[in-house]
Amino acid sequence: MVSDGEAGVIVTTDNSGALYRIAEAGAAETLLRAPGDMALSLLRAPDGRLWAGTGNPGAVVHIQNELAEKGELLSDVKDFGVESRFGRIDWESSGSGSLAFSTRSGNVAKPDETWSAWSKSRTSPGDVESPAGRFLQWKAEFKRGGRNESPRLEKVSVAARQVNRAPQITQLNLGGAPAQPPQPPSQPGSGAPSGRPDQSSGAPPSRPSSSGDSGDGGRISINWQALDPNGDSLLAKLEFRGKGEQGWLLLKDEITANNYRWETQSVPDGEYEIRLTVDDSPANPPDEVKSATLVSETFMVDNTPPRVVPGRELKVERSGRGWIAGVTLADDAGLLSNAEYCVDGGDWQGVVPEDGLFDEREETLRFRLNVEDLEPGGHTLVVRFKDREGNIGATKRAFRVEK
Ligand SMILES: [Ca+2]
Ligand SMILES: [Ca+2]
Ligand SMILES: [Ca+2]
Repeated sequence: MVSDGEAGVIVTTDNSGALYRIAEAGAAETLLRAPGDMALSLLRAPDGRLWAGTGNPGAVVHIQNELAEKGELLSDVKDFGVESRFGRIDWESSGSGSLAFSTRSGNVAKPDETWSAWSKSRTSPGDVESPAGRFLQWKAEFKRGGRNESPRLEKVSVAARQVNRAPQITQLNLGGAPAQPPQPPSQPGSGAPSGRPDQSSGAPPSRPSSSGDSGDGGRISINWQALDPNGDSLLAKLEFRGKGEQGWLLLKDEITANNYRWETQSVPDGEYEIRLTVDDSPANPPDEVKSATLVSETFMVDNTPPRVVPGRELKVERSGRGWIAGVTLADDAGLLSNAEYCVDGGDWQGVVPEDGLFDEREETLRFRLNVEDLEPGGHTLVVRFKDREGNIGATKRAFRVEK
């Protein structure tokens, strides 16, 4: 410990290599820090100069009461949120002397071996030479000017622009139309077979899952979710193709919403796929636009009603005291879903196929007419039927009851 005149006393601690000035008010100020050295003793020479004896390594050093020739200031690590390209580094300073800046960048918060090396330093503002990264750190080297004058750094700024990253499609759903066809009406206590066969059992390809658009046949609503890491606005494009075809046909482009209703009457019945492309063109220059693409599952477009199979038209035959009817139906694209009949404009009554399930493109119906004794004379049986897309077909047969 030595006196520093009116400024207080200068002390050293045993192993930090630091010199502190303690003013009379009791506040300590670090004068010098020399890592690795241990200042063991201090001496104020008669000429006023300050000397220190150090250990590890042992030396006698002269401590000048002036500013160091140069010094360094290391910034905090600056987080730009996402990977960014750096532009200009700029600073404002006062005082005399010079300042030089270098930078380094990386993608983890704490500088490590994955970070770039320090760039070569620059003495005037200009472009940062470190590679793109999420994090940046700068280092300023101060060189003193006059004997006791140092530059003072007032402000530093670094320009950065996010690196454009591709959007991501997180969901693509095809909402079908119509919803599950309504159950055929059946009279309580009627002799017609009851119970609803399981229509969901495996019947690829899937039709679009229903979304409450009942009665809205001929349309498919397409919904999607996409996001962009930069928060860019997105544009979507939809294309379609028949299953097994090569080229894609444009359905609609420059869609800003995230849904679209496709009027499928414009295409033949069959199996299709949809391809969704989203890009961030609204927010980026043309050569930096990024996009993402997703192809839907195969789905069925069916806008044609089932039909009666030629040669197996509706027939009505006497059977004991009653009547038996039969017909074979087919759908060219999808599956049949239900059938019902009525006699002479009476109530509609549900029918299931002979094999018990509507699960094929062709089904044979054979059913006993649930009618009380029919009056002698002419009568009409009507059978109507639906496919799974809700397209309705019908057929009829006139028959006579003899006296
Ligand atoms: Ca983007
Ligand atoms: Ca059909
Ligand atoms: Ca069947």
